[in-house]
Amino acid sequence: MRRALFPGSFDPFHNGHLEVVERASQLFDEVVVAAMRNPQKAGPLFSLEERMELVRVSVEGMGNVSVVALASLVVDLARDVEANVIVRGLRAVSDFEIELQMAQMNRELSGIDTLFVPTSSEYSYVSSKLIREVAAYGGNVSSLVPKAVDVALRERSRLS
Ligand code: COD
Repeated sequence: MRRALFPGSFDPFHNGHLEVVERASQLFDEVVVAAMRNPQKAGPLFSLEERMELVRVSVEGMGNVSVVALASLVVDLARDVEANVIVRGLRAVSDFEIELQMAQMNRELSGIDTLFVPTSSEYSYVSSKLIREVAAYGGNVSSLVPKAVDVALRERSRLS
């Protein structure tokens, strides 16, 4: 059984993330998507539970994908869910530097390797940060995020 763990902040989950999940679900028997806390990113827009729920609704229908939320070390979660591999997406060289460091640290801590899924060019400019910014000013991001995320972003910007 090959089980992959795809951890991220997913604040919010967008179509670039979704494509990584779809491709990982074809490569592995099971994929666990984990909404996690990134200590480098303060003050998330959505709580951990909200992010998990938005990921869960977005991947509904993918039979071999499950979703969890946890504030822990990735390697501890990988051990708990018995993942053989950590999956991460890559957009550009700028991603690679930090992703390589994280992959090496995670391998040192646990022996688990990281598989990088390169983004499709249509999503290479998409980031949660820009989506939050555009949505906060009422911009239309509906082509870049799953429906449930679009609704949640509109609601959040209406309330703020
Ligand atoms: N197309 C494809 N992939 C993309 C795109 C896109 N358009 N946008 C982002 N991605 C990729 C990212 O490169 C990343 O691989 C993944 O999707 C998730 O991205 P984010 O931004 O939602 O998540 P991050 O990078 O903030 O997640 C960081 C973690 C939460 C994984 C990290 O902080 C962490 O490991 N936290 C737990 C504590 C821990 O274990 N720390 C030690 C790390 S060595």
